[in-house]
Amino acid sequence: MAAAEAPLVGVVMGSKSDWEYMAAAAEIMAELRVSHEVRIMSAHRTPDITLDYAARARESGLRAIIAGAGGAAHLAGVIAAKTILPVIGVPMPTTSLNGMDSLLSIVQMPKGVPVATMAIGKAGAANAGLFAAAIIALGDAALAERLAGWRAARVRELLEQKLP
Ligand code: RP5
Repeated sequence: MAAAEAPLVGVVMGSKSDWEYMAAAAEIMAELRVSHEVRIMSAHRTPDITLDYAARARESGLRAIIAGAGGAAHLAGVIAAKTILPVIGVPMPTTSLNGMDSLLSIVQMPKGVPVATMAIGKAGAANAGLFAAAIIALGDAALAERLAGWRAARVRELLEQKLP
């Protein structure tokens, strides 16, 4: 991904502490050369900044937003409330409830304001990156090729696995 390329995907998270997991989304998109930006913002701690980011997202050129948060995880839902861009939610693992709190907070959106909710933690973050890439690939044949190639490589990896 060229540094100067305008970001098509926003990767946002409620705290630096989420980066341990959310980096997986950015890594996948870097591998697939999907231009993206990474930001920390919180539905609760910086609500005005979050609402402003969501409201401007389309005009700023974003095509999808990935939002990771934990606990009372309202980041993805609040962003979805302010934009018609596809919003992909990633529940962060938490110490007290293992991320079940985050999952239920993100997945239980009311009818009319969808959030595509991924699995808890790193796997969900990686899948969010792939899902965003799939959305962008609908209008980008070269990216679609790269995505198909990425999946084919995973098939080869599995077939090469050997048991001890
Ligand atoms: C959420 O609270 C964040 O998304 C994070 O998962 C969790 C804990 O945040 P910190 O207390 O580590 O900043 O808003």
